[in-house]
Amino acid sequence: MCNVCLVSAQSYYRYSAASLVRQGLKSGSWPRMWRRHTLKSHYDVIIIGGGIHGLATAYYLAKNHGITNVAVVDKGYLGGGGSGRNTAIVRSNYLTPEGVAFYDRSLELYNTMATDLNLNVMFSRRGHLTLAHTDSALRTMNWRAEVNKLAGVDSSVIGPQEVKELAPSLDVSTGTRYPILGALYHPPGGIVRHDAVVWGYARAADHLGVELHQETEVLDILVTGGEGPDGKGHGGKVTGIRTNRGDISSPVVVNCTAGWASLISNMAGVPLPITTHPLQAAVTEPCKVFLPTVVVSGSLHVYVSQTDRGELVFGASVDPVGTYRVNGTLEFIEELAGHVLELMPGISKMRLLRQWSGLCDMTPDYSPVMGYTQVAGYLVDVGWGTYGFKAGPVSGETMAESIAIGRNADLISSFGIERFTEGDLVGEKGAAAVGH
Ligand code: PYC
Repeated sequence: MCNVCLVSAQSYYRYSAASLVRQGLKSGSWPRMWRRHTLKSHYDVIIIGGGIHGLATAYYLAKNHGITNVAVVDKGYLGGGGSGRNTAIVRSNYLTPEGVAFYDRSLELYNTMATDLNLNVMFSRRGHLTLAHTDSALRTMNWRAEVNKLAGVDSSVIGPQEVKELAPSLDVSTGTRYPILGALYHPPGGIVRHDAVVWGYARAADHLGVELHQETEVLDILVTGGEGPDGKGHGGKVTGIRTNRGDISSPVVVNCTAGWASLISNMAGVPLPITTHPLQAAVTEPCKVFLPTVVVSGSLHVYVSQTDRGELVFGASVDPVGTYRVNGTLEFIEELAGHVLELMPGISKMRLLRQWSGLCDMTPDYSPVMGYTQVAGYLVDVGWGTYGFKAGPVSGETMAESIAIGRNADLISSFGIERFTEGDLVGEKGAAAVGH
């Protein structure tokens, strides 16, 4: 570049920086992502939970079905629960045909999301490796690969040398305590910027007329005509919710919460087969990008990916004891570090920057609970265990469809609450990220 160009480029950047600051200081010149509203006394649909699931449900109700008199209420801020605490991994290499079809539709929606929502959600389709350290793990990987292929999902079992080519920092030598015997390789898997997904759905839903109410805590779900002593439960009909900002009526209330799903559902007289456990995660200081894929090790209870900023993001299995506490523990960090170094001895000098945890609502079969319940007008989109982030778009799409057509959408027909009484479980534990 000639001197003149350099000077003009420099002044261009100075000018841009100055105008950015000026723009930032001007009050009201940048539109808010979403508006504030006074709470109305009635909505056609109330959605409890302002995470990705609740916001996506609201967005698809408005976009696909023209249902816009919708309120999303959240006791905190949008995306402050599981949506802001996950490790942002997406994939569709599940074990059951029902799970594969469902998560694959979610991946499709993630693929076009940046265009659909006009926001860069930083979807990085970088491939996903689930390592096998034992013969029985290899058998499960082969089983998953066959189910995946039948559904048209790109997924196959590869050997240690191919693993090494895809992720050179992994130790694939044979002398280790947990030698890598192979892996399930799923090229369409990857990571997405989770906050951007929240903001994208929130902004788009707001533009379509949906109202987003933060700091609006649900104190009760109003039900009439049920069999329970309080008029709730089986045979009842939902009439609205009680909040810290007053009562709101609605013929449809959707529980899109995570962490507190069973407590909220008890308010409608609909108990859920869920236990709630924390899941801890941690992130390192940033460093030059060296890990090109997502890597999961079930036996070592760890998964890792590297963000565009260069940080390594780690997660593990849920803590063994059910609790609503979300504090981090030293025990987790010690185990995590030990296991990660078995896989990638070369990163022993990296420093962890922070750790956090989120709440996971675990169901007996590791599949979600979705759709209509025994209380008319009360729907659930819950039981998201450790797989809620990747399911957000398809959950929103199918919950919205279910509300619009008055029955569970075909894609979620296997995830209904009645499966627990009918003994028709959808066993997905073999495809959970790590052993629990
Ligand atoms: O199921 O892929 C997964 C996952 C990643 C992190 C937690 N669960």
